[in-house]
Amino acid sequence: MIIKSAEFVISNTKVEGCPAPVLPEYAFIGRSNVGKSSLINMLASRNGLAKTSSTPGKTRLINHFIINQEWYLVDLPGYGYARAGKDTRSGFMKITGEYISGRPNLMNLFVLIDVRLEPQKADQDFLFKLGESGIPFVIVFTKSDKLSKNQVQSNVAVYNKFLRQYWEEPPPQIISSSETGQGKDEILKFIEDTNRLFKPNR
Ligand SMILES: Nc1nc2c(ncn2[C@@H]2O[C@H](COP(=O)(O)OP(=O)(O)O)[C@@H](O)[C@H]2O)c(=O)[nH]1
Ligand SMILES: [Mg+2]
Repeated sequence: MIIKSAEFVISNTKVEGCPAPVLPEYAFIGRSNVGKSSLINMLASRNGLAKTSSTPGKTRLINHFIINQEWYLVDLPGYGYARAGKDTRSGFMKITGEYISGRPNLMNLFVLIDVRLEPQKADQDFLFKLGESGIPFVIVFTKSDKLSKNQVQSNVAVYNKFLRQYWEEPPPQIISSSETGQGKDEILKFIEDTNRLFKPNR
């Protein structure tokens, strides 16, 4: 897919304010600092479309972008930010939960995981809940440029060992780097293919 246009549409704290669900939609989520804003900018080839911030946990909003006037890209609040209080953390999860169950046009959720880290509690909790919700998702391992190819492979293997405790067939996975552009074509191809399955007015 060639990105011809990418524009910010609206930020919301509640799912009710989100655009009418008339276009296919893809949301991105992960722990704060996982590289979500960087990945969104890489996909859209627009530096500064999603703000990359050195202050993790700042984005508490559902941010809609429209790509090629054809599909929505959604930047969801990060989760598992250690310095946020418990109330703030559960607030993030409430928004996210309402969003996930309230968008009939949500085609896929991309769950970002830092490839350098062992399975983190916040990710495990989120993935289990997601598994129960039945929403299709793809795991995107981020920051692959920070490790050697071999280290990436062995960390992904560790992750899959964890996933197989709960999934007979581990969910689809893409390895990415916003530095090198790894994973960009694969993610955009996935979206392009999945867009064809969208049926409006479900
Ligand atoms: N080396 C490397 N650094 C990255 C990558 N993605 C993000 N970062 C860095 O990780 C930090 C957090 O990135 P950001 O996109 O703001 O994460 P977010 O909090 O998930 O939106 C920033 O310092 C980025 O420059 C990547 O693919 N490779
Ligand atoms: Mg961010």
